Amino acid sequence: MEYVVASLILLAVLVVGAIGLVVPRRRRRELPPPAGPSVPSVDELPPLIGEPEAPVVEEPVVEAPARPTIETPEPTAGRLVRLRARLSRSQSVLGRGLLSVLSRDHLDDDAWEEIEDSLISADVGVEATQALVERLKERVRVLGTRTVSEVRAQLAEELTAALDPGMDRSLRTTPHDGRPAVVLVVGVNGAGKTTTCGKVARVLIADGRTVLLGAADTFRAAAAEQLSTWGERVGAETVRGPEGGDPASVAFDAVKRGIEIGVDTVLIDTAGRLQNKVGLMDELGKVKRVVEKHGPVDETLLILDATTGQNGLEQARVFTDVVDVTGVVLTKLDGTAKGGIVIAVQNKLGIPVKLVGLGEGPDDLAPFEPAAFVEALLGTDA
Ligand SMILES: Nc1nc2c(ncn2[C@@H]2O[C@H](COP(=O)(O)OP(=O)(O)O)[C@@H](O)[C@H]2O)c(=O)[nH]1
Ligand SMILES: [Mg+2]
Repeated sequence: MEYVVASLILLAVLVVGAIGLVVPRRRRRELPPPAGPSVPSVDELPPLIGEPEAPVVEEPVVEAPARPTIETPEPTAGRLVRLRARLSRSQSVLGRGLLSVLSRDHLDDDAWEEIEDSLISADVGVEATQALVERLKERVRVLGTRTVSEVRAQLAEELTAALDPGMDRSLRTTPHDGRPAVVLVVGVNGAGKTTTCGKVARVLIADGRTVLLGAADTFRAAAAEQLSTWGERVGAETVRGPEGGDPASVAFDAVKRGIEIGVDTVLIDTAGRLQNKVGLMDELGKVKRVVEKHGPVDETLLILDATTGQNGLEQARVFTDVVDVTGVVLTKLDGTAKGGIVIAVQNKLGIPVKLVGLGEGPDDLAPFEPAAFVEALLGTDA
């Protein structure tokens, strides 16, 4: 009898133990995968110093809610430094090209002309280049600068000065007067508006803000879909309208909803068909006016594709004529050797470049910092 009781107790202990071992593993397997795999391009990024570690799965596991995994975007500090290698194409023109000329024993007229050519072919713009080279020549003459590193430092200073480092590049995204800040995103088709809306939403959320997206590009259903996908990844709501619906009413509804749910910032994506300039401008003007029934638009970001160079500048004017652009976002700087366009844009438009797009990845958008940007353009190996 005692033997039977003992074996039963032993059996019970074994069964409970076995369940204890198996159940948590099963549960763990039911967890949604961590954020990583849905962002393949992040894997291609160079290793990051201080990159957040993969999320740690905590136990015990509560019943997993049936909603998509919310990602934690990367903090914005130091992004330009992390992404500096993406400027390698521009770097080879401006950095290596210029520095090899500057390292000559004697900077004669031919050398200065080569320097001008490099800057112009990097899209710095003729006027800005001439002014910059004149100043540099003068400094080299007056100061008798001769070592490469000295000339390089002076070139960096002049390039930075040409970017007007005193300009206010902060985004006006803080709520005020009991309303969310409203950011309007404009630009031609394919410039990167929707992508930038998504990236900016991530930047704000990384900084602890709440965001609502407005899909006022009602021209294609895919555009609203693309925007809400960006939103879902970071848990931001997207207000959409019917395909072919009135963009202004979607924008109006987005701000209304943003006020209702009390978000910090409403980001409004717009359409950018340029086939019909008058139509586009009428539409944009209307979006702006209708949104302003709730209160002023705080920030109007013009998205410019850096690879379109001087053409992009011409297009930019069309927008600056209609809406009061408060900041420029230069996208696709990773795909061009003409990083000098940043200087031309600021010089010609007189509007600060506030952000730069350096890739298609979700966190490949950096706050624009003139000195750090120039350092990245010139490369570190002087
Ligand atoms: N390489 C690169 N591609 C970008 C960047 N920004 C946007 N793109 C790509 O440009 C294309 C058009 O972007 P989209 O946001 O749809 O442009 P939209 O028509 O202005 O809304 C997409 O394939 C984006 O992934 C960038 O900074 N670098
Ligand atoms: Mg779009």
